[in-house]
Amino acid sequence: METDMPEVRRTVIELLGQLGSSREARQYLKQFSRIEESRFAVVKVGGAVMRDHLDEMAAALAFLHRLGLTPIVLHGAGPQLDEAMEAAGVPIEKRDGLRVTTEDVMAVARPVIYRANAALVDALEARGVRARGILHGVFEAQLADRERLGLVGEIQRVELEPVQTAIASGSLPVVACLGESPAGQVMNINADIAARELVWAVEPHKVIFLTGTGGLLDYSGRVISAISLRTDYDHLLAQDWVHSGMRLKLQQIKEMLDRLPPETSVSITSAENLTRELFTHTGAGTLIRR
Ligand code: X2W
Repeated sequence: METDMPEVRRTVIELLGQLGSSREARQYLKQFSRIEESRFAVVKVGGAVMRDHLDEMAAALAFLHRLGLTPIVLHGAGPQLDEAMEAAGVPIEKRDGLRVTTEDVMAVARPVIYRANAALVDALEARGVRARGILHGVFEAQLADRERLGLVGEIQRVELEPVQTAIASGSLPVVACLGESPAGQVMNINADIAARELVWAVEPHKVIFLTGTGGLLDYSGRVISAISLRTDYDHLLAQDWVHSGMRLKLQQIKEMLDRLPPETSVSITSAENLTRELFTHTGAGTLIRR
């Protein structure tokens, strides 16, 4: 990637100013810049963040890009799909956190996911970041369970070529949560599951989930600052306040980390706190380790 040195220097100074702790931030920056460009981070952006904090999120991602870092972005569009289905009078049904995707649901879902992708690309470009929307060609899938879930895909293979081509041309890849069969059947994939598969394929240094809540919340609604899955996982899943979306997310994260090198960590944070979470020891969000 071509780096504009004065721009990077200005951004680093801005980073240090924002965090008020130069040594920590420099240490992290040094660590991140040693990593191969396409393996810095996979950032999963939930639909709620895209709807409510699009500009903040674009700003946070653009900031990383100005530092010379290239996160691979994968997004969902869950709340947008709920709204569009309600407006179209298509009933919403979920099973184990997955949307039952009939042909009617798919007809509503595809354009909504395309629009969400375009909105994110536009927001990044408005911040001066070249971004490339990738709608198809990454997740090869087959139907998970046609009778029970309709057109929900189970990922068979991840093709990183479109992602790598985007990075090689200096663009930030923005991947949608759609899969296709080799015959071209398009399928709906839960974005947290797509994130897990993408992470396995990329093996990034950092995995980041940007959510509206800014972290995993405890029973009183406060962000849990760190979780070690080895000691906390069973206890957490046994709590009745861990609802189905959070349960699915935790399960995906556990499966994800079980197959990655032990130093890989997952952060769940908000767009606003992303920089603090990445560049400070104390962080701002939930840090999950194996
Ligand atoms: C999800 C895809 C979108 C998604 C759905 O239809 O809601 C399945 O459940 P968030 O915003 O990240 O939740 N697909 C099969 O996961 O978006």
